[in-house]
Amino acid sequence: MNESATHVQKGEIKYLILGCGNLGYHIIQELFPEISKILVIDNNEDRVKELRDQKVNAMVRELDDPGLFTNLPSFSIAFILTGNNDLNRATVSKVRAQSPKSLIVVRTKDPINSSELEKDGTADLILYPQKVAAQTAVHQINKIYATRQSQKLFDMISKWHGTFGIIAHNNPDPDAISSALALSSIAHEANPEKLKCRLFYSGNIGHQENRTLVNLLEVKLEKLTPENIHECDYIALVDSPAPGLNNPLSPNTHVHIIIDHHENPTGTEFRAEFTDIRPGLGATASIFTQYMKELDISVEKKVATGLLYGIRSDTKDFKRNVTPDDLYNAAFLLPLTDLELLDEIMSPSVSQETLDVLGEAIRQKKIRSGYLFSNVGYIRDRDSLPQAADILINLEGVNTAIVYGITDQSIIMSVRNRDVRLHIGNVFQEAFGDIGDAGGHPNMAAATIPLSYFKLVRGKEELLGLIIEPLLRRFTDIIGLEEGETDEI
Ligand SMILES: [Mn+2]
Repeated sequence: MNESATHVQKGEIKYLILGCGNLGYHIIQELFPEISKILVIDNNEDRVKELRDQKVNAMVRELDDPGLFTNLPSFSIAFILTGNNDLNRATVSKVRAQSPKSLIVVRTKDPINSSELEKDGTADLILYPQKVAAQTAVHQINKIYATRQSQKLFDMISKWHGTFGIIAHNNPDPDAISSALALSSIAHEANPEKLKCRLFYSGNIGHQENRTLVNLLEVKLEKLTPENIHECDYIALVDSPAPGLNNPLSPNTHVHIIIDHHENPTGTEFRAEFTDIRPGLGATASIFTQYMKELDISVEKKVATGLLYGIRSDTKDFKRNVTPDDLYNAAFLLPLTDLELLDEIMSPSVSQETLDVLGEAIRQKKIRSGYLFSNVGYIRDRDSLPQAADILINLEGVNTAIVYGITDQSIIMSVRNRDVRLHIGNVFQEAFGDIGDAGGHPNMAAATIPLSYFKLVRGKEELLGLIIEPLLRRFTDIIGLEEGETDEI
């Protein structure tokens, strides 16, 4: 075979394909728009002839020929694709020596050889076709499955008539609230005439951001009662994996829909008529975004804003448990959201009580060796305590800020810590775990100590004054803080 018969021009090509069986053939198909930038080398004369007939540049050479690279144009990407593991591995080294900067793709026929190639570290991409095929199949079929799910949900709801109760979990967070809103939006699209949606919650809509979310998005949330649940013909749970888990339903309630990203902690999956639980995802709002996208439902501005906020807050601003799907869904929502509204939700105006508590916390602060203690007295809104601690930890000379107060039911403490030697959650647990509910993380923790016998005492502030000293001593003893002077500030 005369090598000069090839019509490759001297100089440059992009792809060099070494060994061209079935796999090489498919790679050429993928690269077809760049066919003039491909050169194939194979030891089979018939195959080379066939390729040339199809206008592919090809030449006959043995890969173990010492003159393999003689008179070859330079290349950027080399595919080494023969069915011989040893030959491929040897060729990787030769290609690397010849062209140190090129990218090398090498085929392996089994996982053992694959890990050896990985150890060599010379190839840029190790191609194990069976594995790629398996990954693609799983990915594709899951995508089809997800599309079927959203269609199944839509079809089911479209056949209903009556009242549809959508229940968010206890003390609902933005993920639960926005998911409930999205489900009602899907239900309205599927069944605008015969189905009436009602959104329920129980517990408190705590934290100001959540209240702002509900107000700004004008979400009509009703408190769940045994009476109004009976007025519902259909029930859905969002962001909660089963009746009775993080919601006030009794465990044997007949539920029609469950959509969540939490695995049922009891290990048994509760089956509703429609169940879609995806523990891999960062937020239930992410599942609803996908539904609306797949169903091609136009997402209202308020719903999109809520869902984006739900994904953001459940993933702690895309930093916790976030998956590529969550990011993909967030990117889909972004152009549909009302950014001004989102901004307003994220920086809610501070309530009067929180301001009062903050003022009191600053006035009452006492600092000893970097520890700040502040007694804010009687409070109604317990959310204001952590907000005060968040602000006080920023004071100069403060490493740990403890803010405490009293409600009708309990003494509560909130702490923020910057001292890396101290795991404040463990310290709180040790100090107060036996008399109340206490614990947290290295940098933030809380304690709730029930008043039990003292609940009926009228002067709550005096009561706090009487019992706080021995309580705080439990804490100062553990951290080794001596009684003494307060620091000058
Ligand atoms: Mn959630």
